[in-house]
Amino acid sequence: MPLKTIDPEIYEIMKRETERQRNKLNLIASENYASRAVLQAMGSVMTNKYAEGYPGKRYYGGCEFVDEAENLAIERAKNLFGAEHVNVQPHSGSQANMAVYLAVLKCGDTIMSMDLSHGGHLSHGSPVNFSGKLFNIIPYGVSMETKTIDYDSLMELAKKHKPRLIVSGASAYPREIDFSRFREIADEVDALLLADIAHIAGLVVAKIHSDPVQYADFVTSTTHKTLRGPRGGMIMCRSEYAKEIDRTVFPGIQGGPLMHVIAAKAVAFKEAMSREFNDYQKQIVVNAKKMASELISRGYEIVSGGTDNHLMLVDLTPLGITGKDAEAKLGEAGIIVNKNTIPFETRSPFITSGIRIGTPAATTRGMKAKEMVVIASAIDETLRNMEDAEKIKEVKRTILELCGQFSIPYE
Ligand code: DSN
Repeated sequence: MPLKTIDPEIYEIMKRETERQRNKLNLIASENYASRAVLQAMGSVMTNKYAEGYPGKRYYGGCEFVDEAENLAIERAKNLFGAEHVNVQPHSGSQANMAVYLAVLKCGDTIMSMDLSHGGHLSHGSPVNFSGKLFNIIPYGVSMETKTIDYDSLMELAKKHKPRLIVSGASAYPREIDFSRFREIADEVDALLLADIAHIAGLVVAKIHSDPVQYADFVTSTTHKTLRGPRGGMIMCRSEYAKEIDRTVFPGIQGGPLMHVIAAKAVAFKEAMSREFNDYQKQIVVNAKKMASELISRGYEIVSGGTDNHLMLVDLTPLGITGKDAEAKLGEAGIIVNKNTIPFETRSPFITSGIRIGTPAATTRGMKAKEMVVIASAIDETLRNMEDAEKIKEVKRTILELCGQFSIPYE
């Protein structure tokens, strides 16, 4: 019996969510539209199979086909990123990071990582996260003047605190990360280097962002952001760490892998090998740069003065509005963004002084620089007329019309 018959409530909710994804403009930097093929693999019989262990070494019978799927995912990922070893089992980016920490660190060891409010991630050592509770975190941030990473200060900080592991990578940093410089710093203090490329994985594949794999001991990622696969995580590492990483993922922190998600990761890696995918990544960056320059020309303060990647942070302080209010009002107009702290934030993470804007999802729909002009203008109209209900309705109509011209992969 189909879902519609078995569970009309969930069916209706999913239908409305599909409509939302179709009729609203998604500018959340960490989201995307997975392809129909990826969704098919995820919503498949592969979910029925237990496969604790690794291909050829499972704790269950009947794993011959899921073994093939996992091997394919691993081989494709190795080719795509040029990695010596890949583990495709982490359920998420946080679990990928957790596995790396627990594989090579003891509780209480020192990790140096980017502060959450400067663009880092919860799992890089936030005090409310396992990472901040289990390890001694030395946060680094961006420079007050340029709002970019100051590698000289980072070197000084590393020399002073002698971390066992340095984390490079962020979830709200609009500039290219210099992984070779991170390697130099790690070498200087004899630290291990982890590159968390969750946000930029697609750009790395397309060689628009410099390659972390040749510099970092460990590279973690999610598979659903710019990479445009299923929601999940992965770890790449040098062969010397392969056994320890695998052991830490299973049985260390996870049980049965999600074989339907691993099959979908394999599909996404195949899609990412195509020329279209490379062109798509280029367009993401073209679109982000255009959006940033359009907002700047309308008087907006963009953190660090622009972007090199798929996202930007808008500092709303000069407008006198909060990120929370901006997110809500833009949402009313059909433009979905998230409030975000900005470097040297003065407000709480629930309020914030900024919003984060990303182009991966809109670019998947086929939007180009021309549409970025329309969107920047719609954002501007909204943020400058927060109390004008008529204006907001007008913007909403513009966005609905724009979305009507660009399909999503499930129509
Ligand atoms: N929460 C994700 C983001 O939005 O950047 C990172 O995991």
